[in-house]
Amino acid sequence: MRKPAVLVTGANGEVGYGLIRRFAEMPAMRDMDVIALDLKKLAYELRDMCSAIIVGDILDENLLQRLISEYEIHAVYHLAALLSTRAEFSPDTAHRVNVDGTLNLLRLAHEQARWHGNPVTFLFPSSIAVYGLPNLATKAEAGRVTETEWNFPTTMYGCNKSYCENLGRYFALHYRQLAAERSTVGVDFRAVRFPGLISAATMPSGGTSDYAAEMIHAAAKREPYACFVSESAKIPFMAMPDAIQALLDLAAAPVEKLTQRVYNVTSFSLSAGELRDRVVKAFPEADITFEPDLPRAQIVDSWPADVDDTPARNDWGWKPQYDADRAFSDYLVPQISERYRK
Ligand code: AKB
Repeated sequence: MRKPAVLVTGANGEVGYGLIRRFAEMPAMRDMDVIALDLKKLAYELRDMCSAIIVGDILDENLLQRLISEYEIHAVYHLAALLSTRAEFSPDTAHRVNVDGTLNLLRLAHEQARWHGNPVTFLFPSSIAVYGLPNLATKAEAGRVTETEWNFPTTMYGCNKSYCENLGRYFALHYRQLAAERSTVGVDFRAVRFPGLISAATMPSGGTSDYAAEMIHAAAKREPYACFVSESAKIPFMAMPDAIQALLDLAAAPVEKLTQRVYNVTSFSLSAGELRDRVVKAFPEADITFEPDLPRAQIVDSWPADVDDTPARNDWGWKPQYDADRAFSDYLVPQISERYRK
């Protein structure tokens, strides 16, 4: 009998790093194999936490076929993606990875469900990048946007995430709707729209919300930091432990409780200037300046200042543990200081 397995793509990314460490602490995961898939070799400290480590490409259909034959996958955490800034430099590659890659994984999940006869839970990290506010006045007026407002992404990454949200909903509710014999089990697609994520354990790469983490890590390393957005640029953020918990809580929610398949989640909203103030309070010698990179700053300005996550709170009890104060005092500052003290 094959052991049930969880597949994590983009396992070497920031969310993957936090998720695999979290799985290792969960008693419920002891009966599951964790399969880590990434283009790069998995970080050393994660290797003992996985049953299988695959260095490969989600666009490699032979590799995915091999996964289908070798493992009994009951859940997929599809974290692999090119983030917003990197995607702007190679939009075609981003489309292939973010869209064709996701389609490949949805197909794999559907195939697996048909093999073992159980729905495959498919967790997808979408993003506030699906939103597009036309200007700062509208952004200020819009306030906390709901999932159905301002879905006009201005980046390739945002377009990819928006399309894949619909693709996932399609696989969950309508896939093969014209087939004579329609399978009763398939992909149980669930997505969260993450704000900017800030981790103490890893550094971001390729995103446009990265300035927050970069600012804190630079201060702890006693390095000067020139922020590429303006002081007034404001978006929502979340500490990494809350992001991991959001994925796990949504995965565990009874399907009948879900009134939608895509959910806003957030913890706190801060302007870059407010971020700077908190960093300087923790690291008084911090040297932080603002040198906006206009095209990147415009991307951040097109994202909402805050999002309404009421449906997530109502449907599956979403509740962040780290507001801005706790995120800094109990998580970011102590752990990042320790990381660079060594
Ligand atoms: C990015 O900046 O691209 C991501 C995101 C907000 O989805 N961190």
